[in-house]
Amino acid sequence: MRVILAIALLCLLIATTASVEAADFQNILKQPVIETTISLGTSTNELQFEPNHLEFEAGKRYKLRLINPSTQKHYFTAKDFADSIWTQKVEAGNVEIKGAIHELELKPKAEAEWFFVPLKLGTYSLRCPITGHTEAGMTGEIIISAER
Ligand SMILES: [Cu+2]
Repeated sequence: MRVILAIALLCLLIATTASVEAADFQNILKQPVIETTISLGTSTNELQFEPNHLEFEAGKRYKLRLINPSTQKHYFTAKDFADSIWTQKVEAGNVEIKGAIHELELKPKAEAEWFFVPLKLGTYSLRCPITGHTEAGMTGEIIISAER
């Protein structure tokens, strides 16, 4: 009997903790979104990200606008970063994509908006893996820091 009671209490505790987390999450989604823009390449076709350093705070909600003002396609490749965030959605043109995203390819003049919540603290690398681009300096750094 005592064991059953202990298990029941434990289950209740787990259920309560889970519901608190779900409530926190609902609150995160109600937060105003913080907007940042990153340019993949430049209008003069320089092979760089602008800015090449991004910093986000864990637990806040962001809208990262990605633009490609150049005449060639570029990638936003930061897989470890992508694994450390919760993606709400990506909007591009008239399409809204929900669920995990690992990499984005932007054609010339393309634009996309990535809505996410950073979760795991760390320093992550960003690059464009198109032949020659990483080598030419199309790299960057993304930091997820603790909430201030
Ligand atoms: Cu590139």
